[in-house]
Amino acid sequence: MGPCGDAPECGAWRESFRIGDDLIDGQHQTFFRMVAEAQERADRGGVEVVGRSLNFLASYAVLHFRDEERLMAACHYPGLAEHQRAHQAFVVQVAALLKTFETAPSQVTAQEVLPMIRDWLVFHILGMDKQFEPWVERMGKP
Ligand code: FEA
Repeated sequence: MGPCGDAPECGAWRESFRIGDDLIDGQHQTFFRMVAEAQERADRGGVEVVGRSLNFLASYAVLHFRDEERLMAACHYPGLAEHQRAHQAFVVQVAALLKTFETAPSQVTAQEVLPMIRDWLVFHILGMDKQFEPWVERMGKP
């Protein structure tokens, strides 16, 4: 943990983000940690941080979205298709950022990209992931 810590203003995961599944909640926590660590490295300098972070976040997002969508399917969550579209849009957005970074690195700065990813995470978890919390809760119950 860096000097910023766990405080909400640091963009850390919060209890209110919990959806009730250990795997998914753990992955969400990892996501926030990864963005915060990338931010710390970027603050210490180094353009290459952006490329590495985006690559890593993109792979982690694919893994997380797959697990989350599997859970939604297992819970018979009716919002799965819409949710998959939101995931796909994020994957496309990050891929576009990576492409821009590869062709014109100076156009994609950590100061712009990392807060944008963090904002997307908060918006998506609170606005969409949280909606399937009741299905997770009911899962396995008669
Ligand atoms: Fe629907 Fe989960 O996805 N949080 N993220 N990223």
